Amino acid sequence: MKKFSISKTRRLRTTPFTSRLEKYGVGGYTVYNHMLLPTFFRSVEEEYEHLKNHVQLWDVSVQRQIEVYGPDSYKLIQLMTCRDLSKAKVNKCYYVPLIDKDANMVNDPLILKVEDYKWRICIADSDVIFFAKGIAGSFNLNVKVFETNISTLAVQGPKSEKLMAKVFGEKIIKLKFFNFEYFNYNNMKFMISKSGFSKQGGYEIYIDNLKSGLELYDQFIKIGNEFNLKPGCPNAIERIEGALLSYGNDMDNGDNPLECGLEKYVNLNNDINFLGKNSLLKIKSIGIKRKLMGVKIDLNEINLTQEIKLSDETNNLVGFLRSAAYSPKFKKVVGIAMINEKYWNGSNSFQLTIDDKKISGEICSLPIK
Ligand code: THG
Repeated sequence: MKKFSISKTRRLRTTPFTSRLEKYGVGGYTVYNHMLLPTFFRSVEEEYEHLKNHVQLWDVSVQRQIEVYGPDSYKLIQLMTCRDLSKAKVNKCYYVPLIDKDANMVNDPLILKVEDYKWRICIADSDVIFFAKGIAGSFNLNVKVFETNISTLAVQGPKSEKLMAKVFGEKIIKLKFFNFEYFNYNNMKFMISKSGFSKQGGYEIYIDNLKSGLELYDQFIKIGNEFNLKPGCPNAIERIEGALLSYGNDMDNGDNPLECGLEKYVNLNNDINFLGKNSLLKIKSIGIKRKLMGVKIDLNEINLTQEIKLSDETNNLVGFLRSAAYSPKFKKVVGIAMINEKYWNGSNSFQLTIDDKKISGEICSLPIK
């Protein structure tokens, strides 16, 4: 097959750190929120092992932040999500499903409550800004909605605490999961949360000043050797095993939060007001007929670009495989699939066909253990 590269234009946005990624040998990109997101440097498998044992510096500027500012900011945020945010606190992060009037998933962002009237939605890959502006306009809300210029660096892995303490001081060790605070490095102030798109622990640094961001990046690289720091990026294998969902891959606007296993973030027994409430109440009373589950497949590589049909021995539809990657831990392909109700219980096996070859696999729970 002829090799090609993606032409970069204004629509396909670079990040403030693209020059650094290229200097340190980025191996591939995907596009996320119309922006470049690295997918690997040397190999996804090598970086999976490294992430679980050391510490990585990620450019996750693609987690664009939509700011909702003004007296009606809570009202707008709450209209978009089924998670009760009425008691949300400043300096905390909330993982929330955003849903439309039919209760279908629009996005699954992390929301930061910055001030009483200021919220930032760190979005997954869909255009939340237009959804938010549409609702603000039709409900005549007193808010401003805009995409900020903030870029995010994530420091992820078991050695992240020690590395961060070295740069920002020991008090960062006290920062609790899903809280954020402000920390100084070299007289520059950074908002930092204890969060990130891995299960290995870590921080996210929100950078609103390009120059200080680049200085910080270079400082990490300079002092990181001691902790075996390497540039990295969200790791497909690690996030599938850990059940960190990827909007547009595992689920999209055809799925509701109950089907996506997000019932923890669904609050229907109170008087909060959100767009999808009636639909979600109906869905809950009838019960869902399919849900996201883990799978293990007897393959040693896979390149999934579309969902793949899973069937049982008698060719009945089991579900659809939506994300997959080879796992060095299980020595098989692991994946996330939307599975029909009939196959939820027990250890169900299935078959799929790739390049005219029949392959078998089994259903398991999420996270994959
Ligand atoms: N960090 C920030 N913004 C983001 C992401 C992030 N925006 C895009 C994308 N990731 C949004 N999706 C997720 C998915 C999972 C989590 C965070 C964002 C996550 N989940 C934990 C879990 O499932 O174990 C914790 C959930 C909880 O306790 O509420 O962290 O990564 N800034």
